[in-house]
Amino acid sequence: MQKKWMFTAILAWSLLSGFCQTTNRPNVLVIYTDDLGYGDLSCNGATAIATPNIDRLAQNGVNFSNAHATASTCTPSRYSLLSGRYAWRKKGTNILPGDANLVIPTDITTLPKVFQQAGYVTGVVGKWHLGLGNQSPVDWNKEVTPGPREVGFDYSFIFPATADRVPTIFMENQRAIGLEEKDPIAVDYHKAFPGELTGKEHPELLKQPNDPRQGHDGHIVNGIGRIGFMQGGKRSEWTDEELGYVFNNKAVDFIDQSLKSKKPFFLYYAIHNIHVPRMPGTEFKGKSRLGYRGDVILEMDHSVGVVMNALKERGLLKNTIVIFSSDNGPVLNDGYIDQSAEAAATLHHKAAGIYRGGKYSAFEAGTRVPFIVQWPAKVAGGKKSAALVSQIDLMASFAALLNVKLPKGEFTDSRNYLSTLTGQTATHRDYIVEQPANSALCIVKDGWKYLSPSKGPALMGAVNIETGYSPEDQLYDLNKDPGERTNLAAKYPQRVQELKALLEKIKAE
Ligand code: NG6
Ligand code: CA
Repeated sequence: MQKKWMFTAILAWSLLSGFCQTTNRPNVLVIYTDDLGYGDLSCNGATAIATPNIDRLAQNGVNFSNAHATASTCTPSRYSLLSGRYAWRKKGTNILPGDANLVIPTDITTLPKVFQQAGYVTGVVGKWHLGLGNQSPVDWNKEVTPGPREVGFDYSFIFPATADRVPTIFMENQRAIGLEEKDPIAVDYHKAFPGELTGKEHPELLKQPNDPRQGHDGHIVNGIGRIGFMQGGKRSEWTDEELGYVFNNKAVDFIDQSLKSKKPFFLYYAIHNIHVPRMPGTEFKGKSRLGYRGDVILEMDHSVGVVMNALKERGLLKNTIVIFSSDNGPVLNDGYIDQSAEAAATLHHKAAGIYRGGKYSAFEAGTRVPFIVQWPAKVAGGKKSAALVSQIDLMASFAALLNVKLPKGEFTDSRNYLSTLTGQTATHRDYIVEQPANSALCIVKDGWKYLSPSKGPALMGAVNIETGYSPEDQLYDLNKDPGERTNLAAKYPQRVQELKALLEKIKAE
């Protein structure tokens, strides 16, 4: 009799928990900005600019101060976020030209595929920069595949690479928008098309001058020179000022479509701001005190507000997990002359906060990025966490949350840190590996950071960023010296050896 009672109880419990899982699964929104520094947000100490919408996320969630992208440039960071693997394990995953083929293998588990397996509808809106198709040259005049769909996104509305690279078009579900048959698109990264006007030859046509040391003097669209050359597709090309509006609308449309499908959603909103060319929407021009870089920070914060309001209006705020972060650290002069460096200097704005270096760099500012998690249904607001966390762990953490088993025998670097990411515990990652632009890897463990020796300039002249590259071993005590000023490698050779050995072991995994 007792046995029967127990059986009934277990049955009821499992039915109930199964029910809860299918009805209460949270929506998940990952907002991933481009080149935003740790210190660019007022919730992280910025005083020359206010980011009220992002600050609200921090007030209602957990704000992390030691969270990392895996790399200090875009493509490898995005590769890791979506695949749960370090990009340096795979060749060809550094900053990609706009005509590159897809770099994420289509036969591996990915973050969006984890959500698909759990019954979610998945979407990506914004910047892609992970390559498209598997044939070179890419034919932009038909559906380009494989792409986001094969990586696990049911819906995609993207631009292919970066705003400073051709092709300067939107693609919806892997097809160019607004394309006309009589004006096909062709892209070339080596030579200009006959008759095409380039920034190099026609600087008088540019409304935003490029820095002659940094190229960006190829194809001209909307008065801005780009990297690479393009022909055709005249009616497909975007206007930079509209990028923010278009992507916001598409992000909100996706949320509405998912509501119709009655499935929970996973939306990867890869905001194009604040990458160059910084060309804010008209209403944001001149709105900040920090020049166009400040204006696009305001526009990016506004985008966060738009999607958060959309969640609120639809009653979705409570049970949506929102993660806000950036793909790499800040850069002031990344190819165009827009007075961002001068404006920041005048107002003492420190885009990287207290950290040294920036985008491209092996120093902390390269990968230590803003990272905020909000989930009102489960996570109390106003928390701060100093735990060492990495974007690479989203895949395993969400798999754990959703009871999705990652296939046995499939290697990933992703680990389940759900309780840390939701602010329940301070359990930190055992170590992280950081990848600077020259791929001389760094490792951080227990507050100590080791930087592998490498060739290359200590200062990247044109962008004016300290790289951290040095022919010597470097070791920093990040707890006492977060600004990486005192190299302790000579003082603690044993620790250097240990970290070196650990790095080698991880590389060989
Ligand atoms: C660099 C570009 C820079 C930017 C970056 C990619 C030059 C001289 N500089 O190579 O302007 O496009 O690549 O940025 O070409 S990222 O955020 O997508 O990694
Ligand atoms: Ca970037």
